[in-house]
Amino acid sequence: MTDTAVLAELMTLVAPAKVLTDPASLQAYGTDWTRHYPPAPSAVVLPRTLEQVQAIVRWANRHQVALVPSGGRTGLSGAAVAAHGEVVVAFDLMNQIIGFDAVDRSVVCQPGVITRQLQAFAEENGLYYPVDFASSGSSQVGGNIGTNAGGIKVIRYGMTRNWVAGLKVVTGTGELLELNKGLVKNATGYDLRQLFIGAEGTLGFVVEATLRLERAPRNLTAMVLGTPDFDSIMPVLHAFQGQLDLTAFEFFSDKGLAHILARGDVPAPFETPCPFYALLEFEALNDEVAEQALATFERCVEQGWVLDGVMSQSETQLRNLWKLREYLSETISHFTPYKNDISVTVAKVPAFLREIDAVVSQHYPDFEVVWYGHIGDGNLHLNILKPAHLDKAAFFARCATVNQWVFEIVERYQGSISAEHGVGMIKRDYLHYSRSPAEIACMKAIKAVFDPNGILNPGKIFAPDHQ
Ligand code: 2HG
Ligand code: ZN
Repeated sequence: MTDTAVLAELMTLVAPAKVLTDPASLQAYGTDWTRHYPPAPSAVVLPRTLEQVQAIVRWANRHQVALVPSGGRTGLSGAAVAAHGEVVVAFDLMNQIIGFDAVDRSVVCQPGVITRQLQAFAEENGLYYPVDFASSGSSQVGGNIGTNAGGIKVIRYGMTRNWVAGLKVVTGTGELLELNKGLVKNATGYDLRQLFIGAEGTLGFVVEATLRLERAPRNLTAMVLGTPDFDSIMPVLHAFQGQLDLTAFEFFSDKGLAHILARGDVPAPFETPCPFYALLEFEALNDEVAEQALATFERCVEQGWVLDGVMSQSETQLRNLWKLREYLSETISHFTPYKNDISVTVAKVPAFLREIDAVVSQHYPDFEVVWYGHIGDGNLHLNILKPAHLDKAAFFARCATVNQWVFEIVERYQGSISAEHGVGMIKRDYLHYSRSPAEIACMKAIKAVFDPNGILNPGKIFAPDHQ
């Protein structure tokens, strides 16, 4: 725990009211959506300027205090959890959009800008910020960059990384780096900007970001298609990708759908029960595109890959179809799920899922397993729901045993143990299934360059050396 005199010095760096130590704030700011680790920060500090962030980092170096960056705290890996007396640096007060250039189609954001605020700003200016996910109403730009957030439009627009044109970061020594400065072309050696994207705040804190915007999509149209088995989803993806530029291709199982329908506020897509569902989206730029989509749907039905389907005819229908997929994570969160977020290259998905599913059903015959995810980019979310009679600790212990077999399959398929949720604390012991010892050694060496005293988010991505 950080002692009182040291905290008093911190208070001189920012207005005293912006250092919080009351139990409710420590609880709220010390955790993320994982809720696996009891939060235990010493304090929460809310800087207003990048100079204050520098001062905080220098203070932390002087006193050997660990800092945990905190955005919207919607992460699912424990990367923003302060469980060991750290000081949380929360970016809520650095929440302004401070620049926009219509010619460059770029926007300059402070790290605490909420994703939806950025999306709305882009829309007001006739443009589009395409990285989107269920938590966009509370996630922040700094956290999106720290986790290289992905979501539901990756198949068309890529991850957050694709949209970061420039970054200002404060490193672990308090130095300010201005990286890439919004340039499209810049062939001047190592692109340090990329190192900070997805680094989970372990190399530096993002204090400003220049993000690119896109032209807004026109007449987005969604289809939900029911398939007789999982293996039919991939030929459906190929069939549609051959005809249309998809903006999304998601899937979910009948179990997932049952949970959504049980909420009572989302209409069923159609009556025919199907074991799996694909949700795809495209821009219906003209009638021809919509006709092509319908013709492809008919071909999929003839081939026996699709049993039933529906296409949105209005904004409301589009939104309702998306709810079937977007509400899943929140809806099943009440069952304390054990989550896996794994990926392989798209071509390997069917064989990969079959093997994982076999292991999971063999070892968890009594648990409900809910599959969904961004199948168009090879990312599967595997959620195992806690039966009511088991307590949380016993449930997670059983899941951890099976993890090893799941990750051995991931390794064999050269996949990732964390496709988009990050490593944080939850996946750090499994990192070696996706990254070689040589790679991990390089990662640690990079950490030592930017954060020689181990001040920034220690214990995330890999265990600190002294543990
Ligand atoms: C999603 O795709 C999120 O809905 C959450 O990445 C995934 O709940 C999950 O496992
Ligand atoms: Zn996801």
